[in-house]
Amino acid sequence: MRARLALKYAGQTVRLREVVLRAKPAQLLSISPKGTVPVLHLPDGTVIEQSLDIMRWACAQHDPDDWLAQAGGLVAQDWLSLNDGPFKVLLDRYKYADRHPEKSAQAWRDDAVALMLYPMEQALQCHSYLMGATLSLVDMALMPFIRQFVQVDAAWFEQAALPNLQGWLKGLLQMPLFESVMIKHEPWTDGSSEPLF
Ligand SMILES: N[C@@H](CCC(=O)N[C@@H](CS)C(=O)NCC(=O)O)C(=O)O
Repeated sequence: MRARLALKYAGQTVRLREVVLRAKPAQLLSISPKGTVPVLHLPDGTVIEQSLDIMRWACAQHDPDDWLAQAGGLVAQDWLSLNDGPFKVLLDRYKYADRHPEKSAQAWRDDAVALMLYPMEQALQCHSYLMGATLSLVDMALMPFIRQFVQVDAAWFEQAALPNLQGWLKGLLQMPLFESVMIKHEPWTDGSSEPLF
């Protein structure tokens, strides 16, 4: 989702091949053997295999609202590393708590709040976005994961003492950009059409 958000924001049209993860096409594995999505294959043959790198590439092509301006420093890197590392682990445990019975879902959630949601709440008390007064790549890179986290138990999130985080998420989800990337696409099979995205 975050790669799609950045590509759309940057006005970069791509041919989309929607992949079903339990039936990965050979063409995907031939350009990117690690077998995760998203993967961006450029006309010059370059393969970009990490969603964050796709975001950075897209913004480097066109960045009308300066998403990259505050996304290169140490604080930005800390947020991105925290999200893509330990927070993603806790998100997975909270989402699939039955597969991780060493703690209850609530305990996994508490760990994630302490690690990520509460520090975000504190940062958002000082400014509207994670890196300051304006939206940056960091907000957009983290938002899909916070959204997933909230979807596990939306009623809990609604009543949690995280007012600034609630406002931040709501604002981002209401952006037309977000709505425009949520359209579902048919899985790609060899020979099927590739919608322009
Ligand atoms: N660090 C990678 C992680 C990508 C990732 O884990 N993608 C998931 C889907 S959201 C995936 O492709 N999983 C492979 C699988 O389930 O087989 C990135 O951000 O691009």
